[in-house]
Amino acid sequence: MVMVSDQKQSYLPGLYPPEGGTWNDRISCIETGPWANVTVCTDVNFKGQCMKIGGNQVVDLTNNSTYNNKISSIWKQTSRKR
Ligand SMILES: [Ca+2]
Repeated sequence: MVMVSDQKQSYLPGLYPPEGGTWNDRISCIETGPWANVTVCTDVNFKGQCMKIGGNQVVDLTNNSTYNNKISSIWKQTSRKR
């Protein structure tokens, strides 16, 4: 699991999971907290195909040929103050 704090992760090739490798093109499922809006893109620097995900969602990308194992950048924004 990759935890994204309030920031842009424009370059997943530089973000390393504990088991090795990088997160680039390895994300198949996205869970968002209640206040989070997340934009994911298939290329680094928020290029390629992009998708917005609202708060409190679990999105399974396993059967999504556009995004499954293709995400290379993530932008999380908080929608409201707690
Ligand atoms: Ca990619």
